[in-house]
Amino acid sequence: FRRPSEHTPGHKIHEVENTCLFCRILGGEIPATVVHRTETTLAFRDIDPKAPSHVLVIPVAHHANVIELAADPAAAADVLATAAKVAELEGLTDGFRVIFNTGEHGGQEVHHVHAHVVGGAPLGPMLA
Ligand code: D5M
Repeated sequence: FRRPSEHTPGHKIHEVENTCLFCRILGGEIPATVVHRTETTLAFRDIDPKAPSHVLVIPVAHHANVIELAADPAAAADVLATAAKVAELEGLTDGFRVIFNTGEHGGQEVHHVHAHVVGGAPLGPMLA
C-alpha cells in the first residue's frame, strides 16, 4: 500500500485503503485495464463503457469527490494532465468530455474522485 505522505492529512488512510474500491485498484488488489500511470495518478478503462473510449482517471491520494480534489491543487492538476494524456493516447482528436459525477444528483457511485474521459464518437448534448 501507499505511503501515508501520499494521502490527505486527516484521512483514516488504512481504513480508506481497505474499503475503497479505487484504492484497492491502486493497490493492485482488484485488477484493472491500465491505460496510463504516473506517480500521482492512474488511468484505467471503465468496466461499463458508455462510449467507444471510456477511461477513468484517479489521483493516488484518496479524495472523496471533486470538491475535496479542488482543495489539493497539485493532485487536481495531475488528474487533468493525465486526462489530457489519455485523450492523446486514445486518439480523441475530434474531441472528448471530462466529467466528474458528484454527489447524489450527479450520480456518483464510487467515492474516490474520478474523471471520466469519454469520446471516440459524437456524444450528443449530454452524456446519458
Ligand atoms: O462512476 C463510477 C464508474 O466506475 C462507473 O462508470 C463504473 C466504474 N467502475 C466500477 N467498478 C469498476 C471497476 N472495478 N473497474 C473499472 N471501472 C469500474 P460514478 O461517476 O461514480 O457513477
